[in-house]
Amino acid sequence: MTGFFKNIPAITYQGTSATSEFAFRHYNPDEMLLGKRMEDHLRFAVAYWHSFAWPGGDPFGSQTFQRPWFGDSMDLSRLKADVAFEMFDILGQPFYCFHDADMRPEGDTFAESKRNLDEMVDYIATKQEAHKAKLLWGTSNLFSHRRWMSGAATNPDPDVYAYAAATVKANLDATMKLGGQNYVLWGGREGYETLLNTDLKAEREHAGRFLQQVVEYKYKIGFKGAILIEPKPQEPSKHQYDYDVATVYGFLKDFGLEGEVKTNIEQGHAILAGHSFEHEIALAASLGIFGSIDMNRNDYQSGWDTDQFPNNHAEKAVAFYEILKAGGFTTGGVNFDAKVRRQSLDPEDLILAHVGGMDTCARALKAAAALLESGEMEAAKADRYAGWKTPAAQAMLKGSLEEAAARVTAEGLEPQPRSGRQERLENLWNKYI
Ligand code: XLS
Ligand code: NI
Ligand code: NI
Repeated sequence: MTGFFKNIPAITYQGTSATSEFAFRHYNPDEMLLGKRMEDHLRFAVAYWHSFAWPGGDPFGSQTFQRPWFGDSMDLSRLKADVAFEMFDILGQPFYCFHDADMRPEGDTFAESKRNLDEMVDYIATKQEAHKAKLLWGTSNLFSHRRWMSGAATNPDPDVYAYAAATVKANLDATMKLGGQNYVLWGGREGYETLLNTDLKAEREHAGRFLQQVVEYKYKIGFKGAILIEPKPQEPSKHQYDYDVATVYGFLKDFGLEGEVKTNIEQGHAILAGHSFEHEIALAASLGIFGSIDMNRNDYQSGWDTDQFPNNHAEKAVAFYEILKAGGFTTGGVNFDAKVRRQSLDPEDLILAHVGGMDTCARALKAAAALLESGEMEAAKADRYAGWKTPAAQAMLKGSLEEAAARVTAEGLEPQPRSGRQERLENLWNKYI
């Protein structure tokens, strides 16, 4: 034991009358909902980067956290992994996610970085054997180091494309070795700052070819997990090529990858794109590209990706409703892509942030499951679209524009508007929340 979380007990479900802060009030892993354990619905994951690698900086100040594992050596990386798995145990986390740069020190050369990664992967593999937490997804950090400043696969310099290929290959290998269920690509710098220096067409084509190569390699090595793209409209790039779910779908279609690659949808990114989280989930599900979620919340006034822990179950319930309707997660899960605020210095803050986030999601899931089970919302929706069940309406979709038009005179159609009943449906929601 490292002692970092000393005096913090393992968190258990104690119900809403629990008196301790260190308890789940809603997250009860074994509780059955719609025929499935709550833990298997939610598939929670901790993000290695926010909890263990982030130093607490902001644009006006640097490190606020003083963690005993901060530094660049392999020994400190192993200490970091020890603490991480202690936290996963305390929370009963089934999964975690990582970038290469979170878990190993950067070397002076690619070979050295790769050696460090491989050594850490072996170390973490033994930790996985001894602990419950498994790998939900791995990914590459293709945005922090200065070599990525003008992009990775979309860099004007082909040498950087090659470096990105070597990096993703190494991380896909690492993810497979650790039994990861997905591999995520988030294109933080796959975009541009100004058209004055950017060949937008070439960059987008390079990004598409890169993704095809990733999928080809996945089959070559027999990686069984899903490849996921994480949309985000901007930040750090001014314009990002993976703006939102709709943009990603068009991109996948363009490169023949719509059956191969799914999406990892993040709450805060959806807000930055001017959408709601549930819109992005519902759209992805309807297009057959829903994979996983990054759970967090944005400060609605700040306009950037603040990656806070969720604390509003009513807001998340609508998202979980869409997830349940889509049939729930298969390889995906709920990754807390969230960090404590830079003033939240204590080990307790790290644990309780996750406890609150997990309880918020559990409460949201329970409300969503109850509403779905009641069938009330779906019945109201089915009623609204009932007209489309008639043979005449169906025939119209198969026929021509003129045939559809001819119905108006032949049947003397005069459409009668019907209430959309939004407030009644909002009241129905509140009954379950
Ligand atoms: C950043 C992204 C990042 C990805 C993984 O905004 O959310 O954390 O999830 O690279
Ligand atoms: Ni994310
Ligand atoms: Ni993000």
